[in-house]
Amino acid sequence: MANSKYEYVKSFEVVDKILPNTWIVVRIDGRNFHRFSDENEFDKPNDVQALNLMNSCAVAVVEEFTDIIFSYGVSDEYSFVFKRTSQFYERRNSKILSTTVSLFTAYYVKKWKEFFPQKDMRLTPSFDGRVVILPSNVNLSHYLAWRQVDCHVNNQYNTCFWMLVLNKGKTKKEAQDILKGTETQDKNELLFQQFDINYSNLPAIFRKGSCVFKDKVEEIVKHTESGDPVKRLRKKVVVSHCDVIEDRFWKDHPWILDG
Ligand code: DGT
Ligand code: MG
Ligand code: MG
Ligand code: MG
Ligand code: MG
Repeated sequence: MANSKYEYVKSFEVVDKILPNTWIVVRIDGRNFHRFSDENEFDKPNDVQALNLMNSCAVAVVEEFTDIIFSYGVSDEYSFVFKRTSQFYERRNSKILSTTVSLFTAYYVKKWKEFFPQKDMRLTPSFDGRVVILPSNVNLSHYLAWRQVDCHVNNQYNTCFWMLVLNKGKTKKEAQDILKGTETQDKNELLFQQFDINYSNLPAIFRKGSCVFKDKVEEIVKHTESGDPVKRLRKKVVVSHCDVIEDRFWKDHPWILDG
């Protein structure tokens, strides 16, 4: 059916190519996960298995889409960073966005039983997605710092809130009023004085979120005849709860932004 009279409609498809040589970030976020978390009885404020499931889906996406050089996740969201030279789908915005969101969602459903063997999934999960274009390395590191600061602020608030509600029998309204106008330091004091919790000792996965990226890992590839291990540096996808706000991380992992 070459050149049928209908073919002209093809020209209605808009070209949505992303500017060359820019960082492409795809951020996905669980749709209505307030309800999804309630229905599936996730632990409050953080359900470690739900976060592990998110991380496992991110690892699968990073392994499959090899142009993703870094990703960062917190709560029901994940940001995937494609290398600036990426030619994935000829940098077509809608292709990159839609395949990333659908692949992540498919893994979320596929892997659910691995992380919740005791629970049948209630409701059908879906994720929204957007593309953020960042022109410079500084903009990219600031983007990631923004998400990690958000993680910290929300986690500290939510930890206080749910401790007051679940352990002190406060209503949600009372807990809100207690926390209204408090600064970081006040919340740390509240946790320490009332619940004997040192905020900085809480699990890093809750405080820092999760980074998924290719790291240089030493692996034993074989043993010599005398039994000595032969080691090689390999790039392997890792999950780590590191601080991406400090420059230190980027200095220790120069290949992420340079590669
Ligand atoms: P949206 O994104 O506009 O469709 O609506 P939501 O409800 O997904 O809102 P969002 O993304 O701003 O906030 C994430 C929600 O997911 C928030 O209500 C808390 C919930 N959530 C995420 N992780 C956990 C968890 O580990 N445990 C519990 N209990 N809830 C969680
Ligand atoms: Mg939202
Ligand atoms: Mg959401
Ligand atoms: Mg969210
Ligand atoms: Mg096709």
